[in-house]
Amino acid sequence: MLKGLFRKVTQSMSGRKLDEEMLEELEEQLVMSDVSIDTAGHLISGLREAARRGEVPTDEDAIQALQDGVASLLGSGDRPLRFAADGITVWLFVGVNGVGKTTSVGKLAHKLSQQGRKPLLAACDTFRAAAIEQLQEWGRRADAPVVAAQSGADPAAVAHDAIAAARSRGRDIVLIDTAGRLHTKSNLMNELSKIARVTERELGRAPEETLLVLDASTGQNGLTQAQSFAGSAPLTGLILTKWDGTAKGGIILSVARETGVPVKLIGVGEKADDLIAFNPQKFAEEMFS
Ligand SMILES: Nc1nc2c(ncn2[C@@H]2O[C@H](COP(=O)(O)OP(=O)(O)OP(=O)(O)O)[C@@H](O)[C@H]2O)c(=O)[nH]1
Ligand SMILES: [Mg+2]
Repeated sequence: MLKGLFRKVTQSMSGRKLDEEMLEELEEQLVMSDVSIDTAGHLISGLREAARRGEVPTDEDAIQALQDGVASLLGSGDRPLRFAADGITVWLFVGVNGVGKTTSVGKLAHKLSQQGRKPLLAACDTFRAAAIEQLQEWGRRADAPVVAAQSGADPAAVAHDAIAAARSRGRDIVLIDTAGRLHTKSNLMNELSKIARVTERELGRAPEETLLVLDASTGQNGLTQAQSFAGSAPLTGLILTKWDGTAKGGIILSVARETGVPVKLIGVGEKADDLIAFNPQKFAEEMFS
């Protein structure tokens, strides 16, 4: 999983001098792990500079310097999801189809219920009838009511009804599941900003979290997705799913560096407990372990 993403990198550095040949080899290995060319270049020039300054006399120093470079790309500190100071909290989940939005909503609903909060789920994916059932199944397991409309209904209207239902039923957090595609030609991004505007109108503020869900195994595609979604609504965090199914995952460095949006959660399986908080330091260490 996360462990040993760059093990090959450390293996090939071990016992060798950090010369230009080694640097080029390293850059290539980073790119093969799905780190973007830009970000790999950034890491390698940092290393080249350190070598020039004589800061990495041994192979161990070089590995440590690369690990530090990775850690600084990922940022620092805990990234707890935000709650409204008072009133109803709204978390909006966006992303292309199949990345794991509905599953992540379900996992978080489960966690919130365990913590004694009162989640309510909004089925704003009205594209597929099965999407509503899938969310209802998670809702049953997490003991969270689900507000849904018929397939094809206006997602913004469902968001509106969900907030109203949370008010009348005393629920304190609304998790909004959205579609990865739409029935109509109307733009997905417009639809998402419409949902966000419903929150503003109803509660007087933007959603506390707008989380972009990305499949960690999709490589550079993830970066393109992040860039286009960032244009629709201000993203507050990223959820990278399917870590359990990828041997690469270097995309996490590129999205962190090139979007500036913090990675907050990582999906490591299909079960309710398989969503974990992202800790940048620990992650950087594990990548090289
Ligand atoms: N192995 C693994 N599978 C996951 C993870 N997250 C989601 N999945 C699976 O990925 C598939 C798609 O997940 P969904 O939650 O339906 O994805 P979605 O983004 O809601 O998809 P659409 O509603 O079609 O846009 C399902 O089979 C999930 O069980 C994860 O972290 N690990
Ligand atoms: Mg879905």
